[in-house]
Amino acid sequence: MSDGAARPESIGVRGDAALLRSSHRRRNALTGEWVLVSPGRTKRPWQGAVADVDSEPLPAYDPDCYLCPGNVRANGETNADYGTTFVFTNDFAALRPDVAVERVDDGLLRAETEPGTCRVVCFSPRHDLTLARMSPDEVRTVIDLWAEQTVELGRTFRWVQVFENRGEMMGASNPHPHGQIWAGGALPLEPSKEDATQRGYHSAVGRRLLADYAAREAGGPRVVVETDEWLVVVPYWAVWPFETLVVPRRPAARLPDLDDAQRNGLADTLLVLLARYDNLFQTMFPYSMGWHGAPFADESTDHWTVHAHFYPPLLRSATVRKFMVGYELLAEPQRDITPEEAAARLAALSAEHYLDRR
Ligand code: H2U
Ligand code: ZN
Repeated sequence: MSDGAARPESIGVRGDAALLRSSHRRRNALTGEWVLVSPGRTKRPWQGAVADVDSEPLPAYDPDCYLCPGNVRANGETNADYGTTFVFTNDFAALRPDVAVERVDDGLLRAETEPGTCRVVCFSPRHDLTLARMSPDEVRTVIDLWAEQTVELGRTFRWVQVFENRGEMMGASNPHPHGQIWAGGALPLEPSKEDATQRGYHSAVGRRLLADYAAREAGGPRVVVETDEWLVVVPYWAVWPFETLVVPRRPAARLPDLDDAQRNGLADTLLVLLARYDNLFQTMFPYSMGWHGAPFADESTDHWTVHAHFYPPLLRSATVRKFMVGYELLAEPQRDITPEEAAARLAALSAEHYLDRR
C-alpha cells in the first residue's frame, strides 16, 4: 500500500474524510495502542431505552453499611463520626507497605515484590448520595482530598492511583459514595505507557502532548463539556462507548498542582459530566474513573498533564453493556458508535441531573 495519502491523524481530526465513514483504526496518542472503529455497523435506530434498574431510594444512613459514619467495619474497626470525607486503610488491601524487597529472575520467569498501600475514601457521610448529586463545594472537598492524599503517598510511593468504581456492574461493593487510592513502588502498565508517549512527544516538539490535544479538540465534535479551565472529550481513540477524558486547559502535572480556579472549575465540570452520564439512560451510570498524573521521584514532570479517564461499560441502555470479548480480547478493541456520535449524544443532554428535575 502506498502510504502517501495515509495520514490518519490529520485526516481524522477534520472528521469528514471518507476514511472516517469506512472501518478504520485510530491510534491512542496516550498509549500508542490502536482501536478499530466500524461506523455504520449500528444502523439500527437509537432506542434510548430507559430501564427501571435503580431500585428503592437509599436511606441517608444505613446501619448495615460499612462506610457510613460511626459504623463498625468488617474487621471490627469503627468509622469516625465524619461530617465531610473519611479515609481509612483498606482492611483487605491488595498492597501492603511491609514487604521485603525480593526479586526472582531465571532468564525466563521474573517476579518482584511490590510494597504499597490501599486506602478507601468516603466522599460523603450521606449513604444515598453520589458525586453526581453532591454540591460543587462538596465535590471540591473531594478534589482537595484526592490532592492531599496524592502528596502524602507520593512521598513514599512512585505511583499513586486515585480511582472510583461506581455501580455493581463495575464491581463496586457498596452504593455509599466512595473511591479508592492504591499506591505502590512500581510504575504500573497504563501510566508507564502514558509516561513514554508524553515524554516522546515533548522531546520531539517541545510541547505537552495533552496541551496540544486539548487545543485541537476545543470547540470540536468530540467535546462533552468545555469551560475556561477544563475540557471533557470522548477521545478520538476512545474504546468504551461513552469513554471520556478530562483535561485541564492550563498546565498541571499532578492533582496537587491544580490551583484554586482549576479545582473549582473541576468540581463544576465533573458535575456537568456526571449529570449528563446519569441523564443518558436515566440511571446511576456505572463507570470506573481514575486520575493519571506525573509519577513521583522522576526528575522531570515537564511532559505530563494530569487528567482523568472515565470508562463506563454501558452501550445501548441502562442494562446493555459492552463486553470486551472475541476480536477485542484476541486482536484489538473495536467500537461501533463513533466517538463523535457518542460525544454528540452526551453533549445534547441537560447539565441538570434528572433526579433534580423531578
Ligand atoms: P469497592 O466498592 O470499589 O470494591 O471498594 C470498597 C473497598 O472497601 C473494598 O476494596 C474495602 C474493600 O476491601 N472494605 C474495607 O476495607 N472494610 C470493610 O469493612 C468492607 C470493605
Ligand atoms: Zn453508608
